[in-house]
Amino acid sequence: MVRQGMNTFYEQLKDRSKKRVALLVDPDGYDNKSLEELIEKINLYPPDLLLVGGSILFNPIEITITALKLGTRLPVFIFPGNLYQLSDRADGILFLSLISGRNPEFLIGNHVLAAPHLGRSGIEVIPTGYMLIGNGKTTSVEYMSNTSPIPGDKPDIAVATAMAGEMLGLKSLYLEAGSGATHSVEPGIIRSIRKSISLPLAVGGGIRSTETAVELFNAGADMIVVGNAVEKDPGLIKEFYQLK
Ligand code: 1GP
Repeated sequence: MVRQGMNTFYEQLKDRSKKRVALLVDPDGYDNKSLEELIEKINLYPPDLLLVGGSILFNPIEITITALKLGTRLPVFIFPGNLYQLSDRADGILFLSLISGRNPEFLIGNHVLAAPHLGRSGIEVIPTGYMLIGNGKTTSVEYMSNTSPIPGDKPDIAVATAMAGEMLGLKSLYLEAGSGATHSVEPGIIRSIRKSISLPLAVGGGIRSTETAVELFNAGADMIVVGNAVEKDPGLIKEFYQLK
């Protein structure tokens, strides 16, 4: 059975009066020592959510998930790049449907394969419309999923896609500029989408400073996701914590 209702992370996320910060931990981005140091920082300046995953992984996701579960009290969710990244040890999963693309495997195919496993594991499942927004550089998601992003200068397509996601019953949206993107998603696109839907809106990719985070929050993001920037400078965790 899929976990829903009280005491789920989604219950918190639905409360859009609070701005949230998620930290994306890439299992390939940390060794034992740097992960231990990261956990110390997380406990001092806790984000709201820990995401674990990536487009392609060389290290086993279970080791990172287990370390974060043992070392922190935060919800640990899978941010899956593919089916090899399922794990019963996580608290939940952003069940991503890549609605910006037209590859059936990433819209529904992988989900069918994952469903029995997720049903058995009982972890929380948050159905999430994942929208890749282009910014001029080919991203790992684009290449690995064999899909095109929504052009960054076509807010009307982004808005219609977000509306369709909400009408289809998805429970949250994630606007993705791509890991390590030179620019985060444009605030203008976030603003247009925010006006058209009421779902919780996460925004990630290329967020390197609290200034950018504030801009994205002001445009209507409910949660920002930071990965690379903290990997390079774990001290940033404190700065993002102070935003909340
Ligand atoms: C990538 O949105 C996440 O899928 C985070 O991106 O690593 O650029 O922060 P960054």
